[in-house]
Amino acid sequence: MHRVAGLFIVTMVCAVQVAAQDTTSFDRHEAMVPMRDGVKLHTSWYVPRNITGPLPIIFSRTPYGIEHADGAFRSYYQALVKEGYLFAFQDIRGRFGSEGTFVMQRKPDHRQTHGSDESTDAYDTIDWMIHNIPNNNGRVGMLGISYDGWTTGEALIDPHPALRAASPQASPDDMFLNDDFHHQGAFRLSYGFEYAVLTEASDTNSSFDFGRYDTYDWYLELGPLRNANARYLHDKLPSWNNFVAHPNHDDFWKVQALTTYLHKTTVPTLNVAGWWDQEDFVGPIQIYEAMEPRDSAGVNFLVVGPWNHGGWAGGPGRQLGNIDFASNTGEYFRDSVQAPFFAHFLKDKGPLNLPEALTFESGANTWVRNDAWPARAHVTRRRLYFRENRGLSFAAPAARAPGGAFDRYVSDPASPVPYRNRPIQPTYYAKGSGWYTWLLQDQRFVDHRPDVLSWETPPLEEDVVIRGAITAHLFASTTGSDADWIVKLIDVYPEDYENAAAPRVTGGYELMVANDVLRGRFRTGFERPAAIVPNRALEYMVDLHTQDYRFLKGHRIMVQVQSTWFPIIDRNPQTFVPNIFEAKASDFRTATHRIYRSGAQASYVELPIYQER
Ligand code: PG9
Repeated sequence: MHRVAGLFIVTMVCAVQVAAQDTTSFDRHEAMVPMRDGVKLHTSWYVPRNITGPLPIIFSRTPYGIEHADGAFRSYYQALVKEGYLFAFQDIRGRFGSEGTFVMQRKPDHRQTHGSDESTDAYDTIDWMIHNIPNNNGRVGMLGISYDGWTTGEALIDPHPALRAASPQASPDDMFLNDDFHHQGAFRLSYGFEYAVLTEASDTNSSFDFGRYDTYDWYLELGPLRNANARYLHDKLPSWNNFVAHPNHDDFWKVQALTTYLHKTTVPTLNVAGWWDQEDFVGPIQIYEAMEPRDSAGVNFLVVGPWNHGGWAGGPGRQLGNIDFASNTGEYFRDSVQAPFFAHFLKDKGPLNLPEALTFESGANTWVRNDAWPARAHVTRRRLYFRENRGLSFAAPAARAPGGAFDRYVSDPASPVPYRNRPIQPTYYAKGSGWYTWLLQDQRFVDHRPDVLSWETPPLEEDVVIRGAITAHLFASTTGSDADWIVKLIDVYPEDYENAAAPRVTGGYELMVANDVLRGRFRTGFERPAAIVPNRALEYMVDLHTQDYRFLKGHRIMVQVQSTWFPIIDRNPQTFVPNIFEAKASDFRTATHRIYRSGAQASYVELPIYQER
């Protein structure tokens, strides 16, 4: 295993350009700040030389090391630097310069244990800072992306009174249901494996040495998951051992989820997500939705833009992967959303021109100001049915055909569908990785495979706009006793499409707009897996989450279904075993899957159709 330097910066500005260095210069200070249990946390703060007078503190807590934290000033914090703040950064427990033990997503149980957790560590540090950092105005704002977004969210549980504004950005929520480690019960193999090594192989950052560029073969040769500990990890990584020990949605996962504890906020909160976030898309939406019902003060906001994981932190944000969004969405966020949000709540500048939920409507490529999310105004839920001849239609199919109409494919765990175009470099490969933009890849790279089925509409006669929650309802059977169901909602560009700003988007491009996987064993609940009765058509609800997207006139809407997505999702043996982490090679078997499309077994995707009347 190698040590990796500067993942914090990689994570924060992933694969985006960095703007010119701001000319403001700072004096840097550092201290070991004592927590209530005596553990001391490595903390640095930066004082701008050109600004005098009491200033608020912008604070971030990270597991990735604060050594290069000032990299944030180049782009992510540039507008904040111009506004004028003190900036503080901290290594969380057990990481880099801080004392104590690192626990992946330590549960916030201080109310029960009266001990320390990430929530009390934020509290104790804020208390220390306002009393010990000269020239602060007694107000603190917190922000961060991903793990640092999660630590920001943790600070909102029993917050320090000086915490006056927070922006948890791309924070995971429940890691069994969504986000980094599982999706709807399916294990995120390559991410889980590589991230456990990254954070737990040492107290700094490490990377696994695959000894090859394309990890697809490596993961396939790994065979059953039990070989990971037997051959490589030797029971040494707590997170991997927890994956193995908690294959269902038990309390281990539930108590880690931020929304188990966080139901309301008194602190103004700007939740931020990216529509094409390859790591933590669902978390920020759920955190927003969990706090919203009790937000009588109207201080809980949501912003979702056309970004990958943290893509708003650097660069213009006009393009992502091959797609052009026609304006500099990242700059807009940093200058016109994030900076005014903090200035309003930390410096009383205003008024704040922020709607309840600001969403970028890709396709139309405009920002939409919503008064609720999911959007309610002018939205009706409509079913888009799987039809004969691989068609898709808002018209329901006829009554049940004899034997049930269906399409069928064979899923072979020995030859899984790659989730992105090979070569599949290691996730955070320092020399560049397709990881950051795989969700925007042209899905034609798999649609010729016999184990990937597609259904599509004719060219649209008018724009179709979706704004809100999307769910797929598959009526499906398998010859096996377990199966994964992957559903992808796709915008198919017209054959004559041309755009000088996006030269790699050719006619017929298949852009994923929403997608996810459901592990079939969890069809009736994530706490208790159950074997699937072979050859019986059953309903599977695959949550495709939420979107604001305009399918333009002349485009087609496509849905693809497949049962492997490798190696981001581990292979389902397709034979029910109590714990897939303990499956044997002989449990992995080919199965034939059928997707039904008639009568009471008509599969469909339910869409939130927005129509201005
Ligand atoms: N997606 C990363 C992560 C967050 C929280 C827990 C585990 C992983 C990250 O980018 O920080």
